[in-house]
Amino acid sequence: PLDKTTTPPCVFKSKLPDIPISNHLPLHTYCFEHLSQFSDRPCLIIGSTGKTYSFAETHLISLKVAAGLSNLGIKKGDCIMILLQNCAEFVFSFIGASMLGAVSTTANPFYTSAEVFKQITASRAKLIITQSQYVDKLRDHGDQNFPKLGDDFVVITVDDPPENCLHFSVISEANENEIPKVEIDPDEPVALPFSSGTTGLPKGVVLTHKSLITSVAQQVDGDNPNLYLKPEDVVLCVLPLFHIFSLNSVLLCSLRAGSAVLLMQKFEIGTLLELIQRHKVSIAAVVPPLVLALAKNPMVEKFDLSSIRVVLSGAAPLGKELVETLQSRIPQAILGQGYGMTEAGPVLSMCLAFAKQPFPTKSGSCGTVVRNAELKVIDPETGCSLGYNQPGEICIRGFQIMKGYLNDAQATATTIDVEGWLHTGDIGYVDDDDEVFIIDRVKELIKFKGFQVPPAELEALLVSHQSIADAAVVPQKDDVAGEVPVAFVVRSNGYELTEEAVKEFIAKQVVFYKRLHKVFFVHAIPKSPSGKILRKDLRAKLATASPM
Ligand code: 4UV
Repeated sequence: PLDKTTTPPCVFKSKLPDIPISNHLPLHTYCFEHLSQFSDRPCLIIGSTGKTYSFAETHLISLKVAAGLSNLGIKKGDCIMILLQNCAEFVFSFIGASMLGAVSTTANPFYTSAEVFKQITASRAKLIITQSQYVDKLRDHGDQNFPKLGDDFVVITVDDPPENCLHFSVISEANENEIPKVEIDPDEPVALPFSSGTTGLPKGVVLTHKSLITSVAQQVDGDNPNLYLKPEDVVLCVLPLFHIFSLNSVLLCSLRAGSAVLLMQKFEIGTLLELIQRHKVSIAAVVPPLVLALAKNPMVEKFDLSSIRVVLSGAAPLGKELVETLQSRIPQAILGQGYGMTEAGPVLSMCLAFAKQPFPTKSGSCGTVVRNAELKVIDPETGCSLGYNQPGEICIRGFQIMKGYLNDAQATATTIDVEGWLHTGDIGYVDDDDEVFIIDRVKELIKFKGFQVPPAELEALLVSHQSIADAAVVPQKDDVAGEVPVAFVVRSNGYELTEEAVKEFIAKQVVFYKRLHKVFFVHAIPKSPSGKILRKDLRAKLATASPM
Protein backbone atom coordinates (compact mmCIF):
# COMPACT_ATOMS: atom_id res chain seq x y z
CA PRO A 1 0.00 0.00 0.00
CA LEU A 2 0.93 3.58 -0.56
CA ASP A 3 2.02 5.83 2.24
CA LYS A 4 -1.04 8.05 2.36
CA THR A 5 0.88 11.00 3.73
CA THR A 6 3.21 11.30 0.74
CA THR A 7 2.57 13.66 -2.11
CA PRO A 8 2.38 12.54 -5.75
CA PRO A 9 3.73 10.82 -7.78
CA CYS A 10 1.73 7.99 -6.22
CA VAL A 11 2.42 4.39 -7.04
CA PHE A 12 0.07 1.71 -5.75
CA LYS A 13 1.29 -1.76 -4.82
CA SER A 14 -0.35 -4.98 -3.69
CA LYS A 15 -1.02 -5.63 -0.01
CA LEU A 16 0.83 -8.91 -0.58
CA PRO A 17 4.63 -8.76 -0.50
CA ASP A 18 6.60 -9.16 -3.73
CA ILE A 19 7.84 -12.70 -4.34
CA PRO A 20 10.66 -14.27 -6.35
CA ILE A 21 9.31 -15.26 -9.78
CA SER A 22 10.90 -17.92 -11.99
CA ASN A 23 10.46 -15.87 -15.13
CA HIS A 24 13.79 -16.95 -16.58
CA LEU A 25 12.21 -20.31 -17.52
CA PRO A 26 10.34 -21.18 -20.71
CA LEU A 27 6.58 -20.99 -20.10
CA HIS A 28 5.91 -24.75 -20.45
CA THR A 29 8.75 -25.60 -18.04
CA TYR A 30 7.33 -23.16 -15.50
CA CYS A 31 3.75 -24.45 -15.90
CA PHE A 32 4.83 -28.07 -15.41
CA GLU A 33 7.52 -27.31 -12.82
CA HIS A 34 5.65 -29.15 -10.05
CA LEU A 35 4.31 -31.91 -12.33
CA SER A 36 5.77 -34.75 -10.24
CA GLN A 37 3.60 -33.67 -7.27
CA PHE A 38 0.36 -34.32 -9.17
CA SER A 39 1.28 -36.25 -12.32
CA ASP A 40 -1.58 -38.75 -11.97
CA ARG A 41 -4.23 -36.22 -11.02
CA PRO A 42 -6.76 -35.02 -13.60
CA CYS A 43 -5.48 -32.11 -15.65
CA LEU A 44 -8.05 -31.79 -18.45
CA ILE A 45 -11.64 -33.01 -18.22
CA ILE A 46 -13.65 -32.94 -21.44
CA GLY A 47 -17.14 -31.76 -20.49
CA SER A 48 -19.02 -33.40 -23.36
CA THR A 49 -17.56 -36.90 -22.89
CA GLY A 50 -16.12 -36.99 -19.40
CA LYS A 51 -12.77 -38.10 -20.84
CA THR A 52 -9.90 -37.09 -18.58
CA TYR A 53 -6.21 -36.46 -19.27
CA SER A 54 -3.87 -36.62 -16.29
CA PHE A 55 -1.06 -34.09 -15.87
CA ALA A 56 1.46 -36.70 -17.05
CA GLU A 57 -0.65 -37.44 -20.16
CA THR A 58 -1.18 -33.77 -20.92
CA HIS A 59 2.55 -33.17 -20.66
CA LEU A 60 3.43 -36.18 -22.82
CA ILE A 61 0.92 -35.39 -25.59
CA SER A 62 2.18 -31.80 -25.63
CA LEU A 63 5.72 -33.13 -26.13
CA LYS A 64 4.50 -35.31 -28.99
CA VAL A 65 2.72 -32.36 -30.58
CA ALA A 66 5.95 -30.35 -30.31
CA ALA A 67 7.80 -33.14 -32.15
CA GLY A 68 4.97 -33.41 -34.69
CA LEU A 69 4.93 -29.68 -35.38
CA SER A 70 8.68 -29.81 -35.83
CA ASN A 71 8.31 -32.70 -38.33
CA LEU A 72 5.98 -30.45 -40.32
CA GLY A 73 8.64 -27.77 -40.46
CA ILE A 74 7.61 -25.52 -37.59
CA LYS A 75 10.71 -23.97 -36.06
CA LYS A 76 11.55 -21.70 -33.20
CA GLY A 77 10.07 -18.24 -33.83
CA ASP A 78 7.43 -19.53 -36.26
CA CYS A 79 3.78 -18.80 -35.64
CA ILE A 80 0.91 -21.28 -35.58
CA MET A 81 -2.75 -20.30 -35.40
CA ILE A 82 -5.11 -22.06 -33.00
CA LEU A 83 -8.62 -21.62 -34.40
CA LEU A 84 -10.52 -23.82 -31.98
CA GLN A 85 -13.32 -23.87 -29.48
CA ASN A 86 -12.23 -25.13 -26.07
CA CYS A 87 -10.87 -28.68 -26.34
CA ALA A 88 -7.86 -30.71 -25.18
CA GLU A 89 -6.14 -30.22 -28.56
CA PHE A 90 -6.12 -26.47 -27.91
CA VAL A 91 -4.00 -27.10 -24.82
CA PHE A 92 -1.65 -29.63 -26.47
CA SER A 93 -1.11 -27.26 -29.40
CA PHE A 94 -0.38 -24.21 -27.27
CA ILE A 95 2.01 -26.03 -24.96
CA GLY A 96 3.56 -28.01 -27.84
CA ALA A 97 4.30 -24.81 -29.74
CA SER A 98 5.87 -23.30 -26.61
CA MET A 99 8.13 -26.36 -26.31
CA LEU A 100 9.52 -25.59 -29.78
CA GLY A 101 9.96 -21.90 -29.04
CA ALA A 102 7.15 -21.25 -31.52
CA VAL A 103 4.33 -18.74 -31.03
CA SER A 104 0.59 -19.41 -30.93
CA THR A 105 -1.82 -16.85 -32.27
CA THR A 106 -5.33 -17.58 -31.05
CA ALA A 107 -8.44 -16.62 -32.99
CA ASN A 108 -12.19 -17.00 -32.68
CA PRO A 109 -13.39 -19.93 -34.85
CA PHE A 110 -16.63 -17.99 -35.45
CA TYR A 111 -14.71 -15.26 -37.25
CA THR A 112 -15.63 -14.72 -40.89
CA SER A 113 -13.12 -15.66 -43.54
CA ALA A 114 -12.06 -12.02 -43.93
CA GLU A 115 -11.44 -11.65 -40.20
CA VAL A 116 -9.40 -14.85 -40.03
CA PHE A 117 -7.32 -13.92 -43.06
CA LYS A 118 -6.42 -10.56 -41.58
CA GLN A 119 -4.94 -12.38 -38.60
CA ILE A 120 -3.23 -15.09 -40.67
CA THR A 121 -1.62 -12.39 -42.79
CA ALA A 122 -0.55 -10.19 -39.88
CA SER A 123 0.81 -13.09 -37.79
CA ARG A 124 2.32 -14.96 -40.77
CA ALA A 125 0.94 -18.19 -39.33
CA LYS A 126 2.44 -21.20 -41.11
CA LEU A 127 0.11 -23.80 -39.69
CA ILE A 128 -3.50 -23.65 -38.54
CA ILE A 129 -5.15 -26.06 -36.13
CA THR A 130 -8.93 -26.05 -36.41
CA GLN A 131 -12.12 -28.10 -36.83
CA SER A 132 -13.23 -29.38 -40.25
CA GLN A 133 -16.33 -27.17 -40.22
CA TYR A 134 -14.15 -24.04 -40.28
CA VAL A 135 -11.81 -25.09 -43.09
CA ASP A 136 -13.97 -23.52 -45.79
CA LYS A 137 -13.13 -20.12 -44.32
CA LEU A 138 -9.44 -20.88 -44.87
CA ARG A 139 -9.79 -21.67 -48.56
CA ASP A 140 -8.91 -19.33 -51.37
CA HIS A 141 -11.75 -16.89 -51.96
CA GLY A 142 -10.27 -15.43 -55.09
CA ASP A 143 -8.19 -12.74 -53.42
CA GLN A 144 -4.71 -12.90 -54.94
CA ASN A 145 -3.12 -11.25 -51.93
CA PHE A 146 -4.34 -13.79 -49.42
CA PRO A 147 -1.99 -16.53 -48.25
CA LYS A 148 -2.97 -19.92 -49.70
CA LEU A 149 -3.87 -23.15 -47.96
CA GLY A 150 -1.23 -25.68 -48.91
CA ASP A 151 1.24 -23.18 -50.37
CA ASP A 152 1.56 -20.72 -47.50
CA PHE A 153 0.09 -22.59 -44.57
CA VAL A 154 -0.76 -26.15 -43.53
CA VAL A 155 -4.14 -26.97 -41.99
CA ILE A 156 -4.63 -29.60 -39.29
CA THR A 157 -8.10 -30.58 -38.08
CA VAL A 158 -8.94 -32.21 -34.77
CA ASP A 159 -11.74 -34.18 -36.48
CA ASP A 160 -11.97 -35.85 -39.95
CA PRO A 161 -9.71 -33.78 -42.20
CA PRO A 162 -11.22 -32.35 -45.42
CA GLU A 163 -9.22 -32.29 -48.67
CA ASN A 164 -5.63 -31.05 -48.37
CA CYS A 165 -5.73 -31.06 -44.57
CA LEU A 166 -4.02 -33.31 -42.04
CA HIS A 167 -5.46 -35.00 -38.99
CA PHE A 168 -4.29 -33.95 -35.52
CA SER A 169 -2.92 -37.46 -34.91
CA VAL A 170 -0.17 -36.62 -37.42
CA ILE A 171 1.30 -34.38 -34.73
CA SER A 172 -0.06 -35.90 -31.52
CA GLU A 173 1.36 -39.34 -32.33
CA ALA A 174 4.87 -38.19 -33.20
CA ASN A 175 7.90 -39.45 -31.28
CA GLU A 176 8.50 -37.13 -28.34
CA ASN A 177 12.21 -37.93 -28.46
CA GLU A 178 12.49 -36.10 -31.77
CA ILE A 179 12.00 -32.61 -30.45
CA PRO A 180 14.90 -30.43 -31.55
CA LYS A 181 16.90 -28.83 -28.75
CA VAL A 182 15.96 -25.19 -28.51
CA GLU A 183 17.30 -22.38 -26.35
CA ILE A 184 14.45 -20.13 -25.34
CA ASP A 185 15.15 -16.60 -24.22
CA PRO A 186 12.60 -15.31 -21.65
CA ASP A 187 12.02 -12.25 -23.83
CA GLU A 188 10.93 -14.30 -26.83
CA PRO A 189 7.24 -14.45 -27.75
CA VAL A 190 5.05 -17.43 -26.91
CA ALA A 191 1.52 -16.08 -27.41
CA LEU A 192 0.10 -13.63 -29.92
CA PRO A 193 -3.51 -12.75 -29.11
CA PHE A 194 -5.04 -9.87 -31.08
CA SER A 195 -6.47 -6.75 -29.51
CA SER A 196 -7.35 -3.28 -30.73
CA GLY A 197 -6.02 -1.76 -27.50
CA THR A 198 -6.89 1.87 -26.94
CA THR A 199 -7.37 2.78 -30.60
CA GLY A 200 -7.55 1.50 -34.17
CA LEU A 201 -7.65 -1.96 -35.70
CA PRO A 202 -6.82 -5.29 -34.01
CA LYS A 203 -3.07 -5.74 -33.53
CA GLY A 204 -0.93 -8.68 -32.53
CA VAL A 205 -0.06 -8.46 -28.82
CA VAL A 206 3.39 -9.95 -28.24
CA LEU A 207 3.36 -11.85 -24.96
CA THR A 208 6.68 -13.41 -24.03
CA HIS A 209 7.53 -16.37 -21.83
CA LYS A 210 8.57 -13.87 -19.18
CA SER A 211 5.34 -11.87 -19.35
CA LEU A 212 3.01 -14.86 -19.06
CA ILE A 213 5.04 -16.52 -16.30
CA THR A 214 5.09 -13.26 -14.37
CA SER A 215 1.33 -12.89 -14.71
CA VAL A 216 0.59 -16.47 -13.65
CA ALA A 217 2.99 -16.17 -10.70
CA GLN A 218 1.37 -12.90 -9.62
CA GLN A 219 -1.89 -14.84 -9.35
CA VAL A 220 -1.05 -18.29 -8.02
CA ASP A 221 2.53 -18.30 -6.64
CA GLY A 222 3.89 -17.45 -3.21
CA ASP A 223 3.02 -18.49 0.35
CA ASN A 224 -0.15 -16.45 0.15
CA PRO A 225 -1.23 -16.59 -3.49
CA ASN A 226 -3.66 -13.87 -4.64
CA LEU A 227 -5.74 -16.54 -6.38
CA TYR A 228 -5.42 -19.64 -4.23
CA LEU A 229 -5.76 -22.74 -6.43
CA LYS A 230 -5.25 -26.25 -5.04
CA PRO A 231 -4.76 -29.62 -6.77
CA GLU A 232 -8.23 -30.61 -5.49
CA ASP A 233 -9.84 -27.72 -7.36
CA VAL A 234 -11.87 -28.17 -10.52
CA VAL A 235 -11.71 -24.98 -12.57
CA LEU A 236 -14.48 -24.20 -15.02
CA CYS A 237 -13.21 -23.42 -18.51
CA VAL A 238 -16.27 -22.22 -20.42
CA LEU A 239 -14.83 -18.86 -21.46
CA PRO A 240 -13.05 -19.26 -24.78
CA LEU A 241 -9.35 -20.11 -24.54
CA PHE A 242 -8.61 -17.91 -27.55
CA HIS A 243 -9.22 -14.94 -25.22
CA ILE A 244 -6.43 -14.15 -22.78
CA PHE A 245 -8.64 -14.27 -19.66
CA SER A 246 -9.33 -17.98 -20.07
CA LEU A 247 -5.91 -18.82 -21.50
CA ASN A 248 -4.05 -17.21 -18.62
CA SER A 249 -6.21 -17.22 -15.50
CA VAL A 250 -7.92 -20.54 -16.18
CA LEU A 251 -5.56 -22.73 -18.15
CA LEU A 252 -2.04 -21.58 -17.33
CA CYS A 253 -2.81 -20.88 -13.66
CA SER A 254 -4.40 -24.32 -13.25
CA LEU A 255 -1.49 -26.09 -14.94
CA ARG A 256 0.90 -24.36 -12.59
CA ALA A 257 -1.16 -25.07 -9.47
CA GLY A 258 -2.12 -28.65 -10.34
CA SER A 259 -5.87 -27.98 -10.56
CA ALA A 260 -8.15 -29.78 -13.01
CA VAL A 261 -9.58 -27.80 -15.94
CA LEU A 262 -13.12 -28.67 -17.01
CA LEU A 263 -13.34 -27.84 -20.73
CA MET A 264 -16.66 -26.76 -22.22
CA GLN A 265 -16.93 -26.12 -25.96
CA LYS A 266 -19.65 -23.55 -25.63
CA PHE A 267 -21.94 -21.95 -23.10
CA GLU A 268 -25.35 -23.51 -22.61
CA ILE A 269 -26.91 -22.97 -19.19
CA GLY A 270 -28.39 -26.47 -18.71
CA THR A 271 -25.19 -28.26 -19.67
CA LEU A 272 -23.13 -25.85 -17.60
CA LEU A 273 -25.18 -26.43 -14.45
CA GLU A 274 -25.10 -30.17 -14.92
CA LEU A 275 -21.33 -30.17 -15.38
CA ILE A 276 -20.78 -27.99 -12.32
CA GLN A 277 -22.83 -30.44 -10.28
CA ARG A 278 -21.30 -33.61 -11.76
CA HIS A 279 -17.66 -32.55 -11.59
CA LYS A 280 -18.00 -30.48 -8.42
CA VAL A 281 -16.58 -27.34 -9.97
CA SER A 282 -14.94 -25.25 -7.27
CA ILE A 283 -13.59 -22.27 -9.24
CA ALA A 284 -15.72 -20.54 -11.87
CA ALA A 285 -14.16 -17.95 -14.16
CA VAL A 286 -16.98 -16.00 -15.74
CA VAL A 287 -17.98 -12.80 -17.55
CA PRO A 288 -20.87 -10.57 -16.39
CA PRO A 289 -23.49 -12.08 -18.79
CA LEU A 290 -22.73 -15.47 -17.23
CA VAL A 291 -23.16 -14.02 -13.76
CA LEU A 292 -26.53 -12.75 -14.99
CA ALA A 293 -27.51 -16.23 -16.16
CA LEU A 294 -26.41 -17.85 -12.89
CA ALA A 295 -28.15 -15.18 -10.83
CA LYS A 296 -31.45 -15.07 -12.70
CA ASN A 297 -32.09 -18.31 -14.58
CA PRO A 298 -34.76 -20.42 -12.79
CA MET A 299 -32.98 -23.65 -13.82
CA VAL A 300 -30.19 -22.84 -11.35
CA GLU A 301 -32.48 -23.77 -8.42
CA LYS A 302 -32.61 -27.37 -9.61
CA PHE A 303 -28.88 -28.00 -9.35
CA ASP A 304 -26.42 -28.43 -6.53
CA LEU A 305 -23.83 -25.69 -6.84
CA SER A 306 -22.45 -26.05 -3.33
CA SER A 307 -19.02 -27.08 -4.65
CA ILE A 308 -18.31 -23.57 -5.95
CA ARG A 309 -15.96 -21.70 -3.63
CA VAL A 310 -14.77 -18.91 -5.95
CA VAL A 311 -16.45 -16.98 -8.76
CA LEU A 312 -13.99 -14.81 -10.66
CA SER A 313 -15.66 -12.35 -13.01
CA GLY A 314 -13.75 -10.22 -15.47
CA ALA A 315 -13.50 -8.69 -18.94
CA ALA A 316 -16.35 -6.19 -18.43
CA PRO A 317 -18.01 -4.19 -15.64
CA LEU A 318 -20.09 -6.20 -13.18
CA GLY A 319 -23.20 -4.72 -11.54
CA LYS A 320 -23.45 -4.79 -7.73
CA GLU A 321 -27.10 -5.93 -7.63
CA LEU A 322 -26.24 -8.89 -9.82
CA VAL A 323 -23.49 -9.94 -7.42
CA GLU A 324 -25.92 -9.81 -4.51
CA THR A 325 -28.49 -11.91 -6.34
CA LEU A 326 -25.92 -14.54 -7.23
CA GLN A 327 -24.49 -14.47 -3.72
CA SER A 328 -27.90 -15.40 -2.28
CA ARG A 329 -27.95 -18.46 -4.55
CA ILE A 330 -24.41 -19.60 -3.72
CA PRO A 331 -23.88 -18.23 -0.20
CA GLN A 332 -20.76 -20.35 0.41
CA ALA A 333 -18.85 -18.86 -2.55
CA ILE A 334 -16.54 -15.87 -2.65
CA LEU A 335 -17.57 -13.56 -5.49
CA GLY A 336 -15.01 -11.14 -6.83
CA GLN A 337 -13.47 -9.63 -9.91
CA GLY A 338 -10.27 -9.61 -11.87
CA TYR A 339 -9.40 -6.70 -14.10
CA GLY A 340 -7.41 -7.55 -17.17
CA MET A 341 -6.37 -6.22 -20.54
CA THR A 342 -4.72 -8.37 -23.22
CA GLU A 343 -1.76 -5.94 -23.47
CA ALA A 344 -1.25 -5.99 -19.69
CA GLY A 345 -0.37 -9.65 -19.76
CA PRO A 346 -3.36 -9.56 -18.85
CA VAL A 347 -4.12 -9.20 -15.11
CA LEU A 348 -3.78 -5.78 -13.49
CA SER A 349 -5.77 -6.40 -10.34
CA MET A 350 -7.55 -9.22 -8.62
CA CYS A 351 -9.88 -9.69 -5.66
CA LEU A 352 -7.87 -10.34 -2.47
CA ALA A 353 -10.71 -12.36 -0.97
CA PHE A 354 -9.46 -15.14 -3.30
CA ALA A 355 -6.12 -15.24 -1.45
CA LYS A 356 -5.06 -18.13 0.76
CA GLN A 357 -5.21 -15.77 3.72
CA PRO A 358 -8.00 -13.60 2.40
CA PHE A 359 -8.52 -9.88 2.92
CA PRO A 360 -11.92 -8.26 3.32
CA THR A 361 -13.05 -6.72 0.03
CA LYS A 362 -15.90 -4.58 -1.26
CA SER A 363 -18.53 -5.43 -3.81
CA GLY A 364 -17.99 -3.55 -7.06
CA SER A 365 -14.22 -3.42 -6.76
CA CYS A 366 -11.96 -4.98 -9.38
CA GLY A 367 -9.53 -6.15 -6.74
CA THR A 368 -6.13 -4.83 -5.73
CA VAL A 369 -3.13 -4.44 -8.05
CA VAL A 370 -1.30 -7.76 -8.38
CA ARG A 371 2.01 -8.24 -6.52
CA ASN A 372 5.37 -7.54 -8.25
CA ALA A 373 3.71 -4.72 -10.17
CA GLU A 374 3.09 -0.99 -9.90
CA LEU A 375 -0.17 0.76 -10.68
CA LYS A 376 -0.79 4.46 -10.98
CA VAL A 377 -3.75 6.64 -11.84
CA ILE A 378 -3.00 9.68 -13.96
CA ASP A 379 -4.85 12.83 -14.86
CA PRO A 380 -5.67 12.26 -18.56
CA GLU A 381 -5.05 15.96 -19.31
CA THR A 382 -1.77 16.57 -17.47
CA GLY A 383 -0.36 13.04 -17.10
CA CYS A 384 0.30 13.75 -13.40
CA SER A 385 -0.27 10.83 -11.07
CA LEU A 386 -3.18 11.08 -8.67
CA GLY A 387 -3.68 9.91 -5.09
CA TYR A 388 -6.34 7.86 -3.38
CA ASN A 389 -9.98 8.23 -4.50
CA GLN A 390 -9.17 10.44 -7.47
CA PRO A 391 -10.34 9.03 -10.81
CA GLY A 392 -8.00 9.05 -13.78
CA GLU A 393 -6.45 6.76 -16.38
CA ILE A 394 -5.11 3.52 -14.95
CA CYS A 395 -1.50 2.67 -15.85
CA ILE A 396 0.43 -0.48 -14.99
CA ARG A 397 4.11 -1.42 -14.95
CA GLY A 398 5.86 -4.75 -14.44
CA PHE A 399 7.43 -7.72 -16.24
CA GLN A 400 3.97 -9.11 -17.06
CA ILE A 401 3.02 -6.50 -19.65
CA MET A 402 3.34 -7.14 -23.39
CA LYS A 403 6.62 -6.65 -25.19
CA GLY A 404 4.71 -4.53 -27.69
CA TYR A 405 2.42 -4.74 -30.68
CA LEU A 406 3.59 -6.93 -33.55
CA ASN A 407 5.31 -4.84 -36.22
CA ASP A 408 3.77 -1.63 -34.93
CA ALA A 409 6.29 0.52 -33.11
CA GLN A 410 4.03 3.54 -33.25
CA ALA A 411 1.05 1.88 -31.60
CA THR A 412 3.43 0.39 -29.02
CA ALA A 413 4.89 3.80 -28.24
CA THR A 414 1.48 5.36 -27.68
CA THR A 415 0.52 2.54 -25.30
CA ILE A 416 3.74 1.93 -23.33
CA ASP A 417 5.56 5.15 -22.42
CA VAL A 418 9.31 5.59 -22.10
CA GLU A 419 9.19 4.81 -18.38
CA GLY A 420 7.55 1.46 -19.08
CA TRP A 421 4.01 2.38 -18.02
CA LEU A 422 1.23 0.76 -20.02
CA HIS A 423 -1.72 3.13 -20.45
CA THR A 424 -4.99 1.21 -20.31
CA GLY A 425 -7.56 3.73 -21.55
CA ASP A 426 -9.66 2.81 -18.51
CA ILE A 427 -10.79 5.41 -15.99
CA GLY A 428 -10.79 4.36 -12.38
CA TYR A 429 -9.54 5.11 -8.91
CA VAL A 430 -7.95 3.35 -5.94
CA ASP A 431 -9.86 3.66 -2.68
CA ASP A 432 -8.56 3.94 0.90
CA ASP A 433 -8.29 0.16 1.16
CA ASP A 434 -6.22 -0.09 -2.03
CA GLU A 435 -9.11 -1.50 -4.03
CA VAL A 436 -9.38 -0.57 -7.72
CA PHE A 437 -12.70 0.69 -9.08
CA ILE A 438 -13.25 1.17 -12.82
CA ILE A 439 -15.81 3.80 -13.69
CA ASP A 440 -15.40 4.53 -17.40
CA ARG A 441 -13.46 3.75 -20.55
CA VAL A 442 -11.85 6.55 -22.56
CA LYS A 443 -10.57 4.26 -25.30
CA GLU A 444 -12.62 3.45 -28.39
CA LEU A 445 -13.12 -0.21 -27.52
CA ILE A 446 -16.67 -1.60 -27.25
CA LYS A 447 -17.21 -4.74 -25.17
CA PHE A 448 -20.06 -7.08 -26.08
CA LYS A 449 -20.31 -9.71 -23.33
CA GLY A 450 -16.58 -9.20 -22.77
CA PHE A 451 -15.74 -9.70 -26.46
CA GLN A 452 -13.79 -6.93 -28.17
CA VAL A 453 -15.58 -4.90 -30.83
CA PRO A 454 -13.11 -2.43 -32.34
CA PRO A 455 -15.06 0.59 -33.70
CA ALA A 456 -12.29 1.42 -36.20
CA GLU A 457 -12.79 -1.95 -37.87
CA LEU A 458 -16.52 -1.36 -38.37
CA GLU A 459 -15.95 2.24 -39.47
CA ALA A 460 -13.49 1.07 -42.14
CA LEU A 461 -16.05 -1.43 -43.42
CA LEU A 462 -18.82 1.18 -43.40
CA VAL A 463 -16.91 3.77 -45.43
CA SER A 464 -15.99 1.08 -47.97
CA HIS A 465 -19.71 1.08 -48.93
CA GLN A 466 -20.29 3.23 -52.00
CA SER A 467 -23.32 4.96 -50.49
CA ILE A 468 -21.60 5.88 -47.23
CA ALA A 469 -19.58 9.07 -47.02
CA ASP A 470 -18.57 8.89 -43.36
CA ALA A 471 -19.32 6.82 -40.27
CA ALA A 472 -18.64 6.43 -36.56
CA VAL A 473 -19.34 3.48 -34.28
CA VAL A 474 -19.87 3.84 -30.53
CA PRO A 475 -21.11 1.67 -27.66
CA GLN A 476 -24.68 1.76 -26.41
CA LYS A 477 -25.50 0.35 -22.97
CA ASP A 478 -27.33 -2.96 -23.01
CA ASP A 479 -28.76 -4.93 -20.09
CA VAL A 480 -27.61 -8.33 -21.30
CA ALA A 481 -24.48 -7.71 -23.38
CA GLY A 482 -23.19 -4.74 -21.37
CA GLU A 483 -22.61 -2.76 -24.54
CA VAL A 484 -23.62 -3.12 -28.19
CA PRO A 485 -22.15 -1.33 -31.22
CA VAL A 486 -24.32 1.29 -32.93
CA ALA A 487 -23.39 3.41 -35.96
CA PHE A 488 -23.81 7.00 -37.01
CA VAL A 489 -23.75 7.11 -40.80
CA VAL A 490 -23.52 9.94 -43.33
CA ARG A 491 -25.02 8.95 -46.67
CA SER A 492 -23.23 9.92 -49.87
CA ASN A 493 -25.01 12.59 -51.86
CA GLY A 494 -28.07 11.34 -53.67
CA TYR A 495 -27.91 7.76 -52.37
CA GLU A 496 -30.80 5.92 -50.80
CA LEU A 497 -29.76 3.67 -47.94
CA THR A 498 -31.83 1.99 -45.25
CA GLU A 499 -30.86 1.00 -41.74
CA GLU A 500 -31.48 -2.65 -42.63
CA ALA A 501 -29.17 -2.47 -45.65
CA VAL A 502 -26.34 -1.05 -43.54
CA LYS A 503 -26.82 -3.67 -40.82
CA GLU A 504 -26.82 -6.47 -43.37
CA PHE A 505 -23.77 -5.11 -45.16
CA ILE A 506 -21.82 -5.34 -41.89
CA ALA A 507 -23.37 -8.60 -40.65
CA LYS A 508 -22.08 -10.44 -43.71
CA GLN A 509 -18.51 -9.45 -42.96
CA VAL A 510 -18.08 -9.84 -39.21
CA VAL A 511 -18.49 -12.30 -36.33
CA PHE A 512 -21.92 -12.10 -34.64
CA TYR A 513 -20.95 -9.85 -31.73
CA LYS A 514 -19.64 -7.08 -34.00
CA ARG A 515 -23.03 -6.66 -35.72
CA LEU A 516 -24.61 -3.22 -35.56
CA HIS A 517 -27.67 -2.96 -33.37
CA LYS A 518 -28.80 0.45 -34.63
CA VAL A 519 -27.92 2.85 -37.39
CA PHE A 520 -28.57 6.57 -37.13
CA PHE A 521 -28.34 8.64 -40.30
CA VAL A 522 -26.77 12.02 -39.68
CA HIS A 523 -25.51 14.94 -41.81
CA ALA A 524 -22.01 14.93 -40.36
CA ILE A 525 -19.84 13.10 -37.85
CA PRO A 526 -18.63 15.43 -35.10
CA LYS A 527 -14.84 15.69 -35.24
CA SER A 528 -12.06 17.55 -33.47
CA PRO A 529 -9.97 20.05 -35.46
CA SER A 530 -7.40 17.27 -35.97
CA GLY A 531 -10.06 15.02 -37.50
CA LYS A 532 -10.61 12.67 -34.57
CA ILE A 533 -14.16 11.43 -34.10
CA LEU A 534 -15.69 13.03 -31.01
CA ARG A 535 -16.94 9.76 -29.60
CA LYS A 536 -17.92 11.32 -26.31
CA ASP A 537 -20.37 13.62 -28.10
CA LEU A 538 -21.90 10.67 -29.92
CA ARG A 539 -22.16 8.65 -26.73
CA ALA A 540 -23.86 11.63 -25.08
CA LYS A 541 -26.26 11.89 -28.04
CA LEU A 542 -27.17 8.25 -27.59
CA ALA A 543 -28.10 8.88 -24.00
CA THR A 544 -30.75 11.41 -25.11
CA ALA A 545 -34.18 10.31 -26.26
CA SER A 546 -33.62 11.04 -29.92
CA PRO A 547 -29.99 10.60 -31.04
CA MET A 548 -30.72 12.08 -34.48
O1 4UV B 1 -8.11 -6.90 -23.83
P1 4UV B 1 -9.35 -7.36 -23.22
O2 4UV B 1 -10.31 -8.15 -24.05
O3 4UV B 1 -8.90 -8.19 -21.94
C1 4UV B 1 -9.72 -8.62 -20.94
C2 4UV B 1 -9.10 -9.43 -19.90
C3 4UV B 1 -9.77 -9.67 -18.74
C4 4UV B 1 -9.30 -10.51 -17.64
C5 4UV B 1 -10.00 -10.43 -16.45
C6 4UV B 1 -9.63 -11.20 -15.36
C7 4UV B 1 -8.54 -12.07 -15.43
O4 4UV B 1 -8.18 -12.77 -14.46
C8 4UV B 1 -7.85 -12.16 -16.66
O5 4UV B 1 -6.90 -12.96 -16.75
C9 4UV B 1 -8.26 -11.35 -17.74
O6 4UV B 1 -10.91 -8.33 -20.90
O7 4UV B 1 -10.19 -6.12 -22.69
C10 4UV B 1 -9.61 -5.19 -21.81
C11 4UV B 1 -10.62 -4.20 -21.32
O8 4UV B 1 -11.80 -4.84 -20.79
C12 4UV B 1 -12.32 -4.05 -19.72
C13 4UV B 1 -11.39 -2.86 -19.57
O9 4UV B 1 -11.90 -1.79 -20.33
C14 4UV B 1 -10.11 -3.39 -20.17
O10 4UV B 1 -9.21 -2.39 -20.60
N1 4UV B 1 -12.33 -4.85 -18.48
C15 4UV B 1 -11.62 -5.96 -18.22
N2 4UV B 1 -11.87 -6.41 -16.98
C16 4UV B 1 -12.79 -5.55 -16.43
C17 4UV B 1 -13.06 -4.55 -17.39
C18 4UV B 1 -13.47 -5.47 -15.18
N3 4UV B 1 -13.30 -6.38 -14.22
N4 4UV B 1 -14.31 -4.44 -15.00
C19 4UV B 1 -14.50 -3.52 -15.95
N5 4UV B 1 -13.90 -3.54 -17.16
